[in-house]
Amino acid sequence: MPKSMSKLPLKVVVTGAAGQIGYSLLPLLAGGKVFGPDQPICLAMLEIPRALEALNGVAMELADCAFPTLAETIATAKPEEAFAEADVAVLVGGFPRLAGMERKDLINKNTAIFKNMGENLEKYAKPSCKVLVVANPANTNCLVALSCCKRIPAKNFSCLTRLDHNRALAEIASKCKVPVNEVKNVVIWGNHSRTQYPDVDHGYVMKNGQKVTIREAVGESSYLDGEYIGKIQQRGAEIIKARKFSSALSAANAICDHLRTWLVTGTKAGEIVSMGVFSTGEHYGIQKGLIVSLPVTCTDGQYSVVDNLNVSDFAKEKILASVTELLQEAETMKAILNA
Ligand code: NAX
Repeated sequence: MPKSMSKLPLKVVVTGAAGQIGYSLLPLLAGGKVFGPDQPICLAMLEIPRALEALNGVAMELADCAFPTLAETIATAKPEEAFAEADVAVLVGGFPRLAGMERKDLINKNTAIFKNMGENLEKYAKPSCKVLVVANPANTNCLVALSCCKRIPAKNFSCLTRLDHNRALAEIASKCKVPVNEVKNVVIWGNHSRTQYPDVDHGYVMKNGQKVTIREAVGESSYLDGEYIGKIQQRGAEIIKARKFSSALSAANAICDHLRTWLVTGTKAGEIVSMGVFSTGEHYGIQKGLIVSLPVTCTDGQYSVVDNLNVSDFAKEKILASVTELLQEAETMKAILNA
């Protein structure tokens, strides 16, 4: 074996692996996009029994990719097989929001699923396992899993708001006509829902080698405090309208960005990203015990909340609205768990 592939395989679990996001995500994970070209991966794909046949087809396709980094593939409907000794768990599988379904019903269905996910993580995964929840309602699903899994620390749980973060960067890049990698430090606050607040107050654009604040570069407060916010909040719905399916390739890409920044590269000096993380009650007056999208930096596989941002009264009001929604979701899920 070449020295570069002598590392032990990392076990990565993906639930809902036969779904749309799974189909875009699995080749990226198996091919080394997140953990690099010299890290062998054991990819454990979990599905519900009726999706197993489709999952086996996906497993065949992964074999046919002949990825040098894919050491082992497990396709199963048995959580104990999927989660055994897992290093990383990406929880994509959940109950979809059907037409006419209220958010409360969605929470009801998914609380049962994520209670089960938390219990399986508790029983089978490594205590050091890092967990990323994608399935909606992502923040509250993450809170359910965390509440049902005491063996893994709360700091190891996160939910995906990197897609919203990437959308927020892309919209500014398009508005300022600059490449997207020249826009930095937008922040998504709150819930991965329509109440999320995309905040540009701490961001900048590189122009002729100089940092220019986003507010200065865009120069239209009415757009940034109005249309821009709505555009980011509604982007998912806009994609569903056009594609008739929800975002999948951009979601898979954002999952890779989230995992790679958190667990592999860390953030660059001065760079901020958005992650849904456990609120400890120490930051921005947000209550303890929710999963909230916050500005973070990452080093050595750990995130730290950036807690020195100057938040305007306008921003405080928006953040409060989203946190209030999260509190209501948490109440609903607690009532279901205690019933
Ligand atoms: P799909 O419906 O295509 O796939 C979901 C898969 O999960 C299905 O194959 C289903 O069989 C499986 N599943 C259901 N219950 C399961 C369980 N208990 N154990 C294992 N597998 C289970 O949905 P897809 O488009 O892939 O989206 C997946 C989830 O991501 C949805 O909840 C969606 O709302 C959410 N999203 C979250 C985003 C975010 O930024 N946090 C953005 C994209 C996406 O909307």
